[in-house]
Amino acid sequence: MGAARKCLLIATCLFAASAVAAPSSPLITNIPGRTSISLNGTWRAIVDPYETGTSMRLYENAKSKTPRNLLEYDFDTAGTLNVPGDWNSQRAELFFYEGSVWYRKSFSYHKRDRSRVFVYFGAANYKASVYLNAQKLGDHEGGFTPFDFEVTDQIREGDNFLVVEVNNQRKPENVPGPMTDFWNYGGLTRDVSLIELPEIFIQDYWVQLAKGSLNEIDGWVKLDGASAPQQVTLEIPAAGIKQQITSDGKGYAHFRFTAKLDLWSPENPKLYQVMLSAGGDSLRDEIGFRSVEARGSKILLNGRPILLRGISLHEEAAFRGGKAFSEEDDQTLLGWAQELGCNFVRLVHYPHNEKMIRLADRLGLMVWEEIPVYWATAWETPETLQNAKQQLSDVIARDHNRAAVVLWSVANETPLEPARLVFLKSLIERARMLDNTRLISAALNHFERPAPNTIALTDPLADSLDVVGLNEYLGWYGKERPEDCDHMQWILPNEKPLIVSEFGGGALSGDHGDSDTRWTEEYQANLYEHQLSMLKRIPSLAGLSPWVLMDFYSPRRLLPGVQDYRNRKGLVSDRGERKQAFHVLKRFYGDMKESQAEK
Ligand code: GCB
Repeated sequence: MGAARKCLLIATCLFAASAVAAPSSPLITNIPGRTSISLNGTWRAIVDPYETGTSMRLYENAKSKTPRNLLEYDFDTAGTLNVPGDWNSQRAELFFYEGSVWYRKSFSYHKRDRSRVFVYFGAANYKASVYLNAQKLGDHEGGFTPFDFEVTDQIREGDNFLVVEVNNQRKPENVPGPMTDFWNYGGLTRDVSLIELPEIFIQDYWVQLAKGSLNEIDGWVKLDGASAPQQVTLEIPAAGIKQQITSDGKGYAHFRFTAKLDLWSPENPKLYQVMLSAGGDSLRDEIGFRSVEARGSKILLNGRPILLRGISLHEEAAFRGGKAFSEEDDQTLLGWAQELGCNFVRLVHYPHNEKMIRLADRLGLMVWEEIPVYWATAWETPETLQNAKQQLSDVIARDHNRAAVVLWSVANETPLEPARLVFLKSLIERARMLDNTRLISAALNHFERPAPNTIALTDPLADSLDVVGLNEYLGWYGKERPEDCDHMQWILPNEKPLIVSEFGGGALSGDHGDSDTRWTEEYQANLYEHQLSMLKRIPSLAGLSPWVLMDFYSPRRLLPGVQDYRNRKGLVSDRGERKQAFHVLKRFYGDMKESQAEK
């Protein structure tokens, strides 16, 4: 059985298994390629700190019929919030708010013959309960992955209203757990839309190079609503490809064929127009083709060793603050990464919006995507594992056709506990089953000091990874000074590629002094100098993504006048000012690029 076919069958079984418990409809992929009606814009919003909304039936969106009538809410006179957008950055009184907000959108809809309609959410942090015309559609948990509900039978000709309760309370069993070093932005943080589809439609597809091949496409198409075999057509006109396959009775079609392709790479981010049609549905996508593998301590792109010159970044908007959600927001962040000389970005600590990944595809930036399994997690709670698996499956489904994505990361800095290994190994297994073509990693931070000036990475999870992610803060946390990096030796699993997924230190932009004074740009720049010359000495170094591109909000950063609830380890301030360390890393990447080109 072909690898892609196997992945498809496994994906199907997983879906079937989760369909019982899964509240939402099958996840529709490639939303930009569909017929959609945007529900973005101004929504009415009622803040509900004591969560009385359900018992007061806010989802009914009622109006008092007589002056005697007692009704203790009214969406029509409530304030508004913009969607997409977090609530924290939209109203000063909601900056620290964690709880429920009820959103309502009224809209007019005109039904079209035979068309199926879905309501699609790019993301809602953290839990969403969705109602259309007072009828509950379902719940969704997890703040950074998309979900949809079919509303063909609920949507009405003419006036409709959608009510969504979004709750961002932190809980130990959530993913992420209650303690993070990033802001808990609540709300309908990404696009909301209605998607119109025919009776039989293409729900998902995989069009990628076969594992280990540079000239063979191996993939599948999954139809929804098909009870009899259908003809599926796949075309890639610029490569002279037209394939016709027949789906099986369940709506699956598998294909494998050779193709002569101009491969995607950071230097040549070539994307092909791919057209798919079946059962009255048709769509287009832009897909790049490349291979990625780990061999010994090297990462190979299209069969050739490549060094990943990266930077870590949060999905936070420059200048205005709050969640980044627009192409313009994403362009600013990825533009800075390019200015640094990066060919790689680590998108932390949760799946970023789909536009970001598509932009990386076009810009030629390789991407590390991760799910928010972060710090303390309820390893022994089956629902937590199920939730993490669902988030992983959904981000893989959303982005599995993006050439830019080269790595899936399953966890960041998780504490060593026996149940943790079982939990994380089961995520790794899930990722490999769903996508056998990309590399699996996790950011680790368990060390031992076997001798003076020697640090050993001692996390048993490393054995299960393709690429070891290492977070270390020498010269910032702990007793060492940045200069101590000069004689530090690392003991690492040297049969595997290493990505130093974090190092860094804080600096307040415009704060100057000597390189021994915390929070000055000089301290941070000096730290980068010493860190980079230490990391250069590590033979298995395959990439790095220092911490972090831009200053970002964090409730744990309390120092007044310096932090003011911001993590200041950015190379760029949130107002776009490049700190000195920005130029240190930029120079390093310039040299690294040149020396790689010489090889
Ligand atoms: C880390 C975490 C990251 C933090 C960073 C810091 O190790 O992975 O989320 O923000 O350190 O600044 O301490």
